[in-house]
Amino acid sequence: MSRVLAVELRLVHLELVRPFTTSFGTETMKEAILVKVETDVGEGWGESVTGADPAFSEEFNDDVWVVTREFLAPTLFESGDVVPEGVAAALGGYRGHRMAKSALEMAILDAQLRTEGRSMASAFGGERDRVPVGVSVGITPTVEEMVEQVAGYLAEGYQRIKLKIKPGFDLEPVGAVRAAFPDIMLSVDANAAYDRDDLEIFRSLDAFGLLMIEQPFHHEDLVDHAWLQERIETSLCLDESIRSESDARAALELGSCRIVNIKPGRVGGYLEAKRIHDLCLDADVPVWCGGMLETGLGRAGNLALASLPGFTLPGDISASRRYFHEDLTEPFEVEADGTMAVPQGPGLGVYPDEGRLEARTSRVERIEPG
Ligand code: OSB
Ligand code: MG
Repeated sequence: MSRVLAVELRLVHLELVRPFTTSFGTETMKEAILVKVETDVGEGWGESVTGADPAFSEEFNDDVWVVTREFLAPTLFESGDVVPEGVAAALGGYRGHRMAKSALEMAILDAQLRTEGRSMASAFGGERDRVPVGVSVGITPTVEEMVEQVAGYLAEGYQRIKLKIKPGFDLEPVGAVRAAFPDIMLSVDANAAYDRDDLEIFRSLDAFGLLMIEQPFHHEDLVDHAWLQERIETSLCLDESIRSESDARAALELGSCRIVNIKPGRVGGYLEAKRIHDLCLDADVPVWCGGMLETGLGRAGNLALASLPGFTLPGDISASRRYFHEDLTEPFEVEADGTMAVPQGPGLGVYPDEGRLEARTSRVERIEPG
């Protein structure tokens, strides 16, 4: 239980080691908002998974900044004593803005667990100290470059490769990677770039023995995903479509997917993420932890979540150097066996390095009561 005394917002920029291209655009820079809460029991850190523009989600960084300053933080100041489990309800009067709410809840959870000396993994009920990890490979200018990148990541030990696809860049690169690596765990992610007219492409993908096809259609089209799942062999996995436990329940009942990608930011926080995990575990539906090119702070929380027993598939949780020249925290590494260690220290178990944090910060605002 703690009182929130101040909220500090911070805009940071980290250059990506290589451009990351998806069906919705190319990013060369990670621009993130970090949230530090100061409470009467200590401070905690959160990270918003929004980007600079509303492409992956309606939310984006400037909007997280405003909604936090104008509505979310003032509401928490007025809430008196809060527990992490009460944050979502306290902010429930504001519609949507799940990524902004998630960052705040994460920071309050971190503050609370640091004072209790408990790790996030143990608080969530995690059962493993290492988790299997994979890598998400962006769309490349040529098919050869994609095959080369995949070879490099496999050499580093990653257990699963996910290829980004888009119309015009699908069967050929997937076929080339499958031909070069016949036995690897391989999946694709379309980021909502297709529709029902593309059925033949998905029927053809069946030939490649993919682990899953992630988010082929628009995020609002649960019924269309169920339609597609009935017509192909490969399991569908939903990402953008699942914004809450309720969405997950609808998707499972409709048969819109057989696998769920859980991203805490997308669903409003780690606690809702755990509820989706519990639902899927009950229903025997495998889940895995997605990624949003997070800094080490978000990665630490994602590793804790991924230590839960239902996370049976490798997550999009890659080594710091797959993303950045220099992370904000101590670098995360992937072991040769394709696993990553789950942080065991109190709270997130990691801190941003002061010097690197200052060097990467372009804007700070401290929000206080009154
Ligand atoms: O769709 O999973 C996605 C990154 C940004 C936005 C959306 C997605 C991704 C990734 C990267 O695939 C996963 C990672 O953080 O390694
Ligand atoms: Mg995705």
